[in-house]
Amino acid sequence: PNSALDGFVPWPEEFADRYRRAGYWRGEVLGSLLRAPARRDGARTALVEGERRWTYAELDAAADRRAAGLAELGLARGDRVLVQLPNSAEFIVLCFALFRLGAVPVFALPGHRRSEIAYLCELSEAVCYVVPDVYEGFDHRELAREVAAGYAGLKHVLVFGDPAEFRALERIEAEPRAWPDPDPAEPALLLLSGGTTGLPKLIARTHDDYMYNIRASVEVTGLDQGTTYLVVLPVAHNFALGCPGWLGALSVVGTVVLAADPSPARVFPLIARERVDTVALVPPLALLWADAAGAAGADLSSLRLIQVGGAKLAEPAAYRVAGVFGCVLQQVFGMAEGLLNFTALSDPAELVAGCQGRPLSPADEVLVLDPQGRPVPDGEVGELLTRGPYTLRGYYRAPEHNLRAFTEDGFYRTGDLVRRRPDATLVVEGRIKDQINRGGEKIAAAEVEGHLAAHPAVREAALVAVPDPVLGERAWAFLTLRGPAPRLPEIRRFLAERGLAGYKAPDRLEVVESWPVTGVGKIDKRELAALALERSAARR
Ligand code: J2J
Repeated sequence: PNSALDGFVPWPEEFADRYRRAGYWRGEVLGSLLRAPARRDGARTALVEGERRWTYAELDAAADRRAAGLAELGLARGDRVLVQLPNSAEFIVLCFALFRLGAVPVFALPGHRRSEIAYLCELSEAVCYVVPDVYEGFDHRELAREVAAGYAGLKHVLVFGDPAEFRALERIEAEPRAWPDPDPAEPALLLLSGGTTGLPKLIARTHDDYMYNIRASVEVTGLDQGTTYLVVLPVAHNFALGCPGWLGALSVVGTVVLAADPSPARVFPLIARERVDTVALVPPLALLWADAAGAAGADLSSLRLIQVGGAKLAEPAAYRVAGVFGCVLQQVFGMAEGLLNFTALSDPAELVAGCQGRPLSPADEVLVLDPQGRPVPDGEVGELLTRGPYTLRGYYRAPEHNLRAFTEDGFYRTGDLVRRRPDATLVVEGRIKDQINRGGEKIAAAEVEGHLAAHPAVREAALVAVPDPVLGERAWAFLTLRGPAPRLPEIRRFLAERGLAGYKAPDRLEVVESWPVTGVGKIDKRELAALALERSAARR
């Protein structure tokens, strides 16, 4: 059955009841988040994009018109819509339109290509795909043609910009109507997981759980009407979306400023012009900004709170960022699957610099386990497992994988290695999941290895995380060969031709004669990482 509920793993009734009784789940839906602000504060500025500004009343009305237009096209409650747009007001209008219709956006990143997009369409049975015309030199209409040719379920392609043979997103409008609210316990959006397997996974977030995620995040960041929140990370990533993100800023009648380009040269003048006070960054970007802040002489005095997350912010880097900007630094250790950890605004500098925060909700249950599944004492490293009122109980339409990714009693195995301290703060110490975290961008090793192994000269491939001073980690591909050794540019071209997102391509190739193996005969990636360090040291 083609339904948003098919393949969604709900919380057990007992837990759902508990979360409702405790007031975490309030039956609120995402499409209503703008209603009260639009009624009470309609003239306030909701959005700024370049020279354009939207008041709350304008944004609310635009969302209603877009929802009506989408309904006229035939989109209905429960339909999945694959959304791949850059940071833009159109993205935000579309989100509210879909939420109001009860249609379910599936969020792709602008860098995704045929491999990811075709798979996400098929997995989610999307009926509609929304793209920019050309973004960063890439024609998404061409991608849409390829995807539509291979997937018959796609009824509509909507294009932001020049639509070619498709429909223009901006023209999808009709006289506003009212729709019954969707069921708050049902999926409101589908987020992409960082991934650890050969195929990307989707995370269904419900209205109830995501509204709580936003509300609790707003509280721990102290956002209010005075807030001007800058979006520089991808607008569809969980961090910038709802932690508290632009949804959180709008929920408290703040102002959201959208930046398409995170470079200091473009963003600093925008911060000064709009008096931005809050922003979410990944560590490499925070450090890039810190380096540029001294030199540029731009007025960054409006900044009140810088959130850093997505990858570990090393202790010296934390001190540097806090020192340069002279505002509050907040570490955020989050995941699209749910659990969020934040340091508090009132935490002393040493605490903020030395940990990744504490769980957001009193109802977050956290376990730190040894490889045998036994709890480790506080202060010792183990795998983090969690369940709670905004953490998924299963990936969407992935029953096999769920058997491994969750315990029988519903705890999500994060794959992250942490140390829990007596004060309940967590320190991220590494991971056991087979993933590369390249400056906050997640790369599933198995996915890339599968593509590499399809190259005619490659016998077997292993993608390994290698420490990097700027990005935290880079991806090295180790290969055994059955033909002449390929060079990196050729491999990158090969992966691009297979439709893989560019950010997943390895930074470096290394050929080995044979694999180091573990006791159980698997490729020993730790050994390969050590070899990588040796080889890079030798070249220096
Ligand atoms: C170390 N590792 C971290 C941190 C995430 C807020 C912030 C980040 C994300 C995110 C998010 C880390 N230190 N501070 O969704 O709402 C790694 C962990 C984690 C994985 C999740 C949010 N912050 N990580 O990064 O779904 O390995 O979400 O399990 O992209 O990033 O990745 P993702």
